[in-house]
Amino acid sequence: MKIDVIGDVHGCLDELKALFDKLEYEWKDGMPSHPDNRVPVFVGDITDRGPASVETIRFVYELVMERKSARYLPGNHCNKLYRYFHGNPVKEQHGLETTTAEYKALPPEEREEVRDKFMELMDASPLYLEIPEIDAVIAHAGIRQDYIGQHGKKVKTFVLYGDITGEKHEDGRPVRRDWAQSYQGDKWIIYGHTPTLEPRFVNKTVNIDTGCVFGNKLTAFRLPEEAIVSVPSSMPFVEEKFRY
Ligand SMILES: [Mn+2]
Repeated sequence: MKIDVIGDVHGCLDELKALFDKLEYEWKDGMPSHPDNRVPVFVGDITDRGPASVETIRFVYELVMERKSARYLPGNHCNKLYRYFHGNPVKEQHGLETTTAEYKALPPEEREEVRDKFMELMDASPLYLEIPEIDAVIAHAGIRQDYIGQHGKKVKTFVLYGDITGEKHEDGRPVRRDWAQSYQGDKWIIYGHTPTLEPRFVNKTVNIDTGCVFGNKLTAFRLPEEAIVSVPSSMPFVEEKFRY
């Protein structure tokens, strides 16, 4: 099995399509497929903040649920949108407001279609993905070594939000421990969630959220090749998002 793990898309569908081009996927009926049957794996946070969250939901749904040619894992933004669609009282902020604005602008029957697709996608998706044949674990905000194989509440919080302490920095960002520094496993852990200017390799982990929606780039990590492929973002650059 050969995979292309794709970092946080956040509604940047043009960049996602450009990334598939650069990864040498071929297009049939508007959908990418690779001549070597490579499997794209979305690391979560496909919506919010970017220009085309609704279309990104439709695109990922078709690849994962209809064609069964890609995999998807939820991120914290996906989790919040899911709760919104369930009717839970979530605040429309931190990017969710762009997705809900797109959603509310749709005609009623399309609203239902998009909501059903997203919820079906979420219901069918594992919290994180283990691929033993290529020794890889893919999880939105990463996973602690001793959590691999577990699925409890603590594990869910870690996988969606990272190793948060519950404290906040002065600017409101949550304080996160650098779990990757103490990772000693020999499986690859591939994750996103925290934007960095370049993919961040620490031990056998790599963070591939290169902040496309904040104007930097969209990145894929290929296994078993261990290769990085990126495309530039068309969004305005927001420097303060890269202070990690
Ligand atoms: Mn995230």
